[in-house]
This record gives sequence, structure tokens and C-alpha cells, in this order.
Amino acid sequence: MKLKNNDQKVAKLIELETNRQKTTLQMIPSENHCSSAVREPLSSLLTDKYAEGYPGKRYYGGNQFIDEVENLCIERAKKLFGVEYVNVQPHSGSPANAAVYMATCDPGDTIMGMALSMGGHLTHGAKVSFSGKFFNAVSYGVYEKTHLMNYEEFEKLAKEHKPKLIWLGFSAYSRILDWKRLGKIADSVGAYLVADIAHVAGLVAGGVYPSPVPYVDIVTTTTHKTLRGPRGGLIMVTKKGLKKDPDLSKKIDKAVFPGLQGGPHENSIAAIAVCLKEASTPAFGKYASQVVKNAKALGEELSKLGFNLVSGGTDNHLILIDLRNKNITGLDAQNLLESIGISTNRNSIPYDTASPFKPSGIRMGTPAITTRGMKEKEMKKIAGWINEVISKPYLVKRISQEVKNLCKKFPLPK
Ligand code: DSN
Repeated sequence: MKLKNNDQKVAKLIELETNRQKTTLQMIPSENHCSSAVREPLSSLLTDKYAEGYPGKRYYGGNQFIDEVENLCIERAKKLFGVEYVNVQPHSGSPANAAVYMATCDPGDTIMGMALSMGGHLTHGAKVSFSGKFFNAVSYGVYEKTHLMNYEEFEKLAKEHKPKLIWLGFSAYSRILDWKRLGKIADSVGAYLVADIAHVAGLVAGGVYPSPVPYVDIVTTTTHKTLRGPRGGLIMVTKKGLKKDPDLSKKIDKAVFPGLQGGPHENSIAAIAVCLKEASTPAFGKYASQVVKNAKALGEELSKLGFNLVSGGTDNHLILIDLRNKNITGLDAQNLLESIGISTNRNSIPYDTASPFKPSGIRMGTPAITTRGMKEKEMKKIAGWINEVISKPYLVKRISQEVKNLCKKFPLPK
């Protein structure tokens, strides 16, 4: 039965959200628009199947085709990222990271990660998350002046605290990390080194952001950001990781199931397999390259218009803007931009003295608008609108119409 005949309320809400996405610009850097080929498996009958366990070793019958789906997904991920082993079952990024903790650490162990307030992620040791509650988390950050990764502090803290596990990766850092340098430091203290590439996985796959694979033991990622897949997570073990700990992949499998999860979402796993196929094409490489070109163009134009970019610019898909010279909070800017049809998110800037609810910054990115086919020319337009509405909020009506017109010219992918 069709949803609209069965449940009009849910059908209506989906229609409204679809319309919102079509008529506005999605510029939250962790969002994207996946293809209908990726979406199709999500609503397939694969959603009905229980498959606790792993291919060839399930705790339920009837998994002959499901095993093939999962193996296909694993093989595609191994090939795309150049790793030895992949677990494709984590429901998303936080469960993937939780499984890494479970596989490598005991509660109370010392771990190290980039502070949330400096651009890190909740699961890298933030006090409000399980990672900061159950582990002794040490945080590193960026220089106060340049907002660039503080490698000296990283080394000093690693040597002082000798963490069992070190996280690399970020949610709001717009520069390239020197994976090799960080890998050497982690090796010198004997820590497991994990790169959480959730934000840049698509850029790594597309060859426009360096891959951490040669320098780390484990790589985790979500699949729905720059990688442009369905919501999901992957845990990958590198050659280096297996050399350090030959049981690492077994430990990770056990941590995901039965440690943390029950039945895997095989409909999502099939959709991830489709996304990985798409991400291995030359067209995807072009897309990834355009994402970065667009972020640079947007950042440069905003800088010209007097906006202060944290770290002075970007090498990836996101920019973080320090709004203090514009006399507007991140919250007010987010709301104002939303009123003209530009969806972004407020964000703390490094060393922010304002509260995380009303921080001094705003974060925006180009993955979704690049999927719609926009290029540098459109980035200039968007930067102009952002500047205009922040300096002259009374122009909301005119600008929101212009944003709508642009959206019509660049429809969502089929
Ligand atoms: N919450 C995600 C983001 O928006 O960056 C990270 O997981």
C-alpha cells in the first residue's frame, strides 16, 4: 500500500522535507544528497531480514543473498580505501567509534583526541559523551593565533600521558592534517592510532585529501557526508594495524557484534555498497575536486567581504567563520541565513568564550550544493547573499527569492 493512503501524516511530513531540501541550499558540511540508486536499497525488502553475525557465520537462516550483499560491500570498501579489513555493520559514526574503544581499550584507560571546542568530535573524549565518561580523556587542539593543528602540544601530551588510543580527525577543522607526522608520534608512545575520516571520506576516496591509511592502525568513517551514501558507518583496519595487533580485526568484529549491536541493517549495507561503487568512478573524483574548489571559492569571497575565516581558509569541504567582527552570534546568523533559505550550523570557534548554544562562529560546507552541480560562480553569489543579509537583514525577502531561483536551476540529483 502507498504511504499516502496508509499514513497521510508521515507522507505529508516527507513531502514537506523534500520540498525544503529542493528549494533551499543545504550547506551544513556533514550533509549531502545521495542518488536515488543509493536510496533504493533502503526501502527494499532487505530491511526485513535478521542477519546477526557475519557472512558465512550467521545466527539466522536464509542469509545466502544477504551474505553476498555484505561481502560485496566489504570488498568495495577494501578496494576503495586500500585497507586489509572492513566491518560495514556499524549503524553510524558514533557506534563505529564506540566499537573501536571496545576493541582496543578497557574502561578507565587514557585516550587522546582533538577537543570538541577546537574542532574535534564528541566521541573523541568529550566529557558529555561516553568517551569522556568511561575513559580518561586528554585533549589536544590548535594554536590560539593561527588556529592550525598544534603538533608540538600533541607530541608533548602523547609523551606525558602515553594514551592507549589516539584519535585523529575532526568535525570543524578546515585544513589538511599531517597524518605521517602524527603517526610517528603515536608510534613512539605505542598507542593505537585511529583516523576518523567521517568528514573527508569522500575527498579521500576522490583523491583530493591525503589518505591516512599508510600511517594509522584503524580508520573509521560515516558514509553519508562527503562520501554521499546512506547513513551508516565503517571500521577499517590497515596493514599497519594488523602488524601491530594481528587480532585487531577479530577484536573489532566482536566489539560490533555481539559487543554493541544486534542485527545489522542490511538494507543500509546494500546502499553503502552502491555508494562505494559510485565513489570509485572518475566522475566522483571530479565531484570531490569541485567540492574543495567550491569551498575555497566561497571562503575567498567571504574573506574579501570582511569575514574572518578560522585558520584563514580551507583545504577541504568546510569553512568555519569567526563572526565576532560582524557583531552577530552564530545562533542569530544561523537563523538569519535559514530565513533566506541557506541551511548552515552555528559552531564554537577555537578558544571561544561564548557558550556552545550561542557560539561565536558558523560552519558551512559545499558537499551538497556541489552535488547539485554548483561551481565557483554560484559560490560568489552565495557569499554575496550571506554578506548582504548579515549586514542588511531587511533584504531577507528579496534574497530568499533569489536563493529559490538558484535552487530551481540546480535540482537535486535523480
Ligand atoms: N555531527 C556531525 C557533524 O555535523 O559534523 C559529526 O558527526
